Amino acid sequence: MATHLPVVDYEHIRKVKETPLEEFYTSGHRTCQGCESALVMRDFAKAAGARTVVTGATGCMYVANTSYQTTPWIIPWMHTQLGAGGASAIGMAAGLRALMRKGKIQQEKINVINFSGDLGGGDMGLSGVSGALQTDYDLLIILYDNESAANTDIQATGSTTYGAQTTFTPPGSKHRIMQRRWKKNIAGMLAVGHPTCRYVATASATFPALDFMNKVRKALNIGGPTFIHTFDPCPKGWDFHPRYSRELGELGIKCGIFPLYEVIDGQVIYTYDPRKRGRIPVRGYLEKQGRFAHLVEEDFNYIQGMVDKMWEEWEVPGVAPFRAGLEAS
Ligand SMILES: Cc1ncc(C[n+]2csc(CCOP(=O)(O)OP(=O)(O)O)c2C)c(N)n1
Ligand code: SF4
Ligand SMILES: [Mg+2]
Repeated sequence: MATHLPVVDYEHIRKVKETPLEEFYTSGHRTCQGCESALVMRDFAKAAGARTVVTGATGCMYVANTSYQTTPWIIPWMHTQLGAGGASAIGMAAGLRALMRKGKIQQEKINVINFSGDLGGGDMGLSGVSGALQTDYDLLIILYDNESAANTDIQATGSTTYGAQTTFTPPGSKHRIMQRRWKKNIAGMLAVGHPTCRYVATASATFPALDFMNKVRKALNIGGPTFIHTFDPCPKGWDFHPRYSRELGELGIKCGIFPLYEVIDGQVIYTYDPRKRGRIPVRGYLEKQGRFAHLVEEDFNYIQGMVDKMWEEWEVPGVAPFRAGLEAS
């Protein structure tokens, strides 16, 4: 039934020197200084190369990248509605397949990539992303997660870390913690529930170096519908100096609050395993961000406890939160 086109073999990038020099997301954007989501754009475009078409859902990565008569995109790019990332990727892949079948364009592998934010892809558009992962089209969905609706001035989403201050969740004298939800486990949920999807990964644009670009290439090589969830420190929303973006991504991964893994054909591979390398306390990561300035000892302990539980008690740490082996009573 599947009619995948011949795979383009993207090589694994072993050293920074091997990174392609060509840029497909370049100057002409207005993202904040230190914006990791912008690096996600730059990296995936670089890794995917020229034969790529992109759809982008509303959010910072749409608005800041398409100021009137300017754009950083060198490859064809199309805006789509906030919750329509998955549907737009299906439509684009189906359109290309039909044009090739009718002989209107030549048969070749053209990468179809959608990017959606955590609100657009992880909350509002989750059904469309799920639908896309059940098709037989070659498409990659990248969910760039800055843990807020950043474009509309930092509202909490389902991906915002517990305890964070946002414009929806300001700490007050009555309630210190207004963001009381634990972060939604989007990549795990999609990996567990979509057998058609052979590749799901989590990533950071900058840590470990080259990891994200190689994951993009792996997704495109494996083909079919694929998904990558990135962890993007946002100086404006997380309230830190832009010079610390890369460091915060690294700290978030090393303390284990954002697990880094790939699920390939049902096999889980930890691309950075904090259990083997010595998981550092979450406090050092949280204290560097103004959005957590109101937290007190018991809050740090609570968050640490939840992260410990994820790594020590989940059936598949960081991926699937179930515990097996209990008898029905
Ligand atoms: C249907 C709809 N509702 C609300 C909006 C207003 N809006 C535009 S961008 C945005 C935030 C998107 O958040 P996210 O997907 O996380 O992307 P980010 O801005 O953080 O990059 C909102 C609420 C919209 N454009 N469309
Ligand atoms: S608000 Fe955050 S995500 Fe948006 S452009 Fe600025 S740093 Fe990037
Ligand atoms: Mg967001």
